[in-house]
Amino acid sequence: MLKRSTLNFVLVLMLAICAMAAMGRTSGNSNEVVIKNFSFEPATLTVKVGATVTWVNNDDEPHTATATDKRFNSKTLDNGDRFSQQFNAPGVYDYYCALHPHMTGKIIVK
Ligand SMILES: [Cu+2]
Repeated sequence: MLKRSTLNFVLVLMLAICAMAAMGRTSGNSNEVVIKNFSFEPATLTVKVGATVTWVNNDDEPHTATATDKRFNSKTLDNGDRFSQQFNAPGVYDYYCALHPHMTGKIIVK
């Protein structure tokens, strides 16, 4: 038989591990651009050199993340599809949706 105090300790430990896991997930997703309602959110995202940015399409319509100078191109993203691109050089990367060119966004790499 386990003592009640031992059980309480295990319970607190498990809660602490869950909380840390949840925080880790949040910080790990900071370089994410969500596509919804025909816009990129955030429209301007600033990341560090070497960071990987992930776009995820939450619209029912297909979209793309296409660099204005064609340095990257996601191809068509359907609902739930993701696209990741690593940025290894500082600069400003303008992009748009090839299917809806009025949709624009910007990645700033510092
Ligand atoms: Cu689009």
